[in-house]
Amino acid sequence: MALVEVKVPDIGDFSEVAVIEVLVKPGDTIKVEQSLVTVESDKASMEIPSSHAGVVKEVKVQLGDKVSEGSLLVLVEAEGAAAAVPAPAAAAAPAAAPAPAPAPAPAPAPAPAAVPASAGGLVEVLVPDIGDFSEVAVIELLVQPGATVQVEQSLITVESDKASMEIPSSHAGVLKQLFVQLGDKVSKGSKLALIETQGGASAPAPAPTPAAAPAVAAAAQAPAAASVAVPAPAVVAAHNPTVAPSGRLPHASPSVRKFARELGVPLAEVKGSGPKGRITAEDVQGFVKQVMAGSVQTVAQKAAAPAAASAGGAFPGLLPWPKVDFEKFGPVERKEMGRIKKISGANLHRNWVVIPHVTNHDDADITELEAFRVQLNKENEKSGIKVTMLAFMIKAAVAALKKFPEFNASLDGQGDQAQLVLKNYFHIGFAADTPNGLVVPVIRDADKKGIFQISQEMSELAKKARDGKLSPAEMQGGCFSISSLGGIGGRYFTPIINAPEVAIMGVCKSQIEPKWDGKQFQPRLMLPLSLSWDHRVIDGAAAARFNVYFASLLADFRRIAL
Ligand code: CAO
Repeated sequence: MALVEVKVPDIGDFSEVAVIEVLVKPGDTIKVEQSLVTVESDKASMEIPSSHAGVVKEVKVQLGDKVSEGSLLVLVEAEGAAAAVPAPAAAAAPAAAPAPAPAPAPAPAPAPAAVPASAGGLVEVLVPDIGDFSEVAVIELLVQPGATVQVEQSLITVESDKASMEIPSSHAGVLKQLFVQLGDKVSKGSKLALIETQGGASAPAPAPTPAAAPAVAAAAQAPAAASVAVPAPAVVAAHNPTVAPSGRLPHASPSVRKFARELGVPLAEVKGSGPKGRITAEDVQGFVKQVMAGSVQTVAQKAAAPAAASAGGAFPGLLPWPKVDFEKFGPVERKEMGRIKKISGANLHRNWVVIPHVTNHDDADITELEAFRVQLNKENEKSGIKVTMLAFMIKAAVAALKKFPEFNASLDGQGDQAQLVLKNYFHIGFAADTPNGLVVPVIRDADKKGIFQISQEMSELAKKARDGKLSPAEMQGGCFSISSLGGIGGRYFTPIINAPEVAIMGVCKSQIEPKWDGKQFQPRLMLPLSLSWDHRVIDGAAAARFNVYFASLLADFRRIAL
C-alpha cells in the first residue's frame, strides 16, 4: 500500500475553477474513474475522476476552493500501488478505461461543424469533434424548426455520465430540420440539423476556435482513465433538460442530472439547496419523497390530473368519461363552475379517492337535550344568541376526541414513512352551505369555549361564509368536522373526510321515533349520525365506540362534565 496524490489532470485552458461538490470523504473506498469532485466554470461543469483505486486518506479541497491543473485533490492509499505519485494527466489508469479527453477552453468548445447539403444555401450541421466521447445522449433540444439561429448558438445538449455539453451551430440562418430527438445517441459526425443560411449562400463551416484546437489534439493523445472525464464542454450546468417554472435554469452536476433522469424527476422543479441554488442528489431524493408523500405534485401530474379524471386515465382499465352531445337530446345551457365549487370539488375528489372511507351510522336520543336547548333559547331570547344543536355537537365532539385521540390526528407521510400526528388542540370545523358552494369554517379551541360562545361564533362564521367573506385562516387548522343537514332533512349520508383530518360526523334531521323502554314504546327525538373515518388510521371497533360515546353525550349532556 502506498499513498498516492491524486491531482487535477489536464483540463485544457480551464484554471481556477470552483469546487462545487466534494463527492468523497476520508475512509471512502474508491474505484478508478470514480468522481472525486465536481468543478464548475461559467461554461462547464465536470466531475474529476480518480486515477487510482483505494481508500481516501485525506481530502485536500473544500467547497468553494479554486483548482487548476495539478491542484492536489485527495490522498489515496492505493491498492497495490507503487510509491510513485502519478502525474496528473499522464498517470493513466488502465488503458481500457473509457476516458474521454481533457477539456478545452472556456470558449464554446466543440467547434461547430457543418457540410454544405446543397447549393441552395442549405447546410447540414454535424456533431463536431467532442473528444473521445461517442454515443452520447441528446438530453435537450434547444431550438425548434423555424427558429432563426446565430453562429455559435447552442442547438442541443448532450450528456455522458461525467459531463454535459452544448453543441453549437456552425451557421447562422433558419433551422429547417433537426435530425435528432431527445434520447438519441450521437457521436462525432452525426447529422444534427439542416440550416438555410442567411443570404442563401452556403457559408463555410467556421474553423475550429483556437481554443478548441488543442482540445482535439489533446483528445487524440489523451491518456486513459486518470485524466478529466470531460471532453469539450461548452455550457453545462447552467443548462438542463427543462427550464424551471420560474424561468431559471436548473443547476446540477451531470451525475445529479443522470440520477434525476433515472428516477424520472423533472429537475427543473427541484429546489436546489447547494451554493447558488445548485441541485444536489439529496435535493432530488427529497423531491421524490415529497411527491410520494403527496405533499408535492409535479407539473406533469398537475397537468394530467384533470385529463386523467375525465378520461379515467388515473385508473387503468376504467372506461373514459362519456362524452355526450347533450344538445342532441334537448336545449341546454352551459355555466362556469364557481371558484369555491372548483376548489372544494377538487379537494373532495382527492379526499374521496385517496382516503379509504368507511361510514358508521347510529342514532342519538336528543329528546332531553332538545328540550333543554329550546328552554335555553327562551330564557336568553333577549341576548340575541340562538343556541343551536350544532353547538352541543361541537362540545360532544371535543369530549369524544379527548377520549379517542386517534380521531384527533392526521397522517403525515406514506408507507413506512407514515407518522400519525396527534393534536393537543381542539379546533372543530362545520360544513356551511353557501350560495357559492360548500365551505368549512373552524371554531378554534372549542374545548375552552362554552355553548353560548360557540353558538355566537358559529352564527358569525356562517354569515361570513354566506357573504363570501371568510378568510383562509378561518377555514384552517381543523381537527374534526361536523356536517349538519339537520335543518334540511334526510336520514343518513356519507360525509367526505376533510383531509388532513381523519374523521367527520354527518348529522341529519332528528325525528320523533317510537323507542321501546322495556315496557312500552316511548316517543323519542332521535338524531341520525353518520361518522366517516379513515380506515388507515381508525378501526371499525373504535369508530363504533366513538359513535356510541358521542350519542351517549347528546343523550345525557351531564356526561360531558365527567
Ligand atoms: N334536526 C332537526 N332540526 C334541526 C337539526 C336537526 N339535526 N339541526 C338544525 N335543525 C333546525 C334548527 O333547529 C333550525 O330550526 P328553527 O329555525 O326552528 O330553530 C333549523 O333546523 C335551521 O337550522 P340551521 O341549519 O340554520 O342551523 P344549524 O346550526 O343547524 O346549522 C349551518 C348551521 C351553517 C351548519 C347550516 O346552515 C348549514 O349550512 N348546513 C348545511 C351543511 C352542509 O351543506 N353539509 C353537507 C356537507 S356534504 O356536502
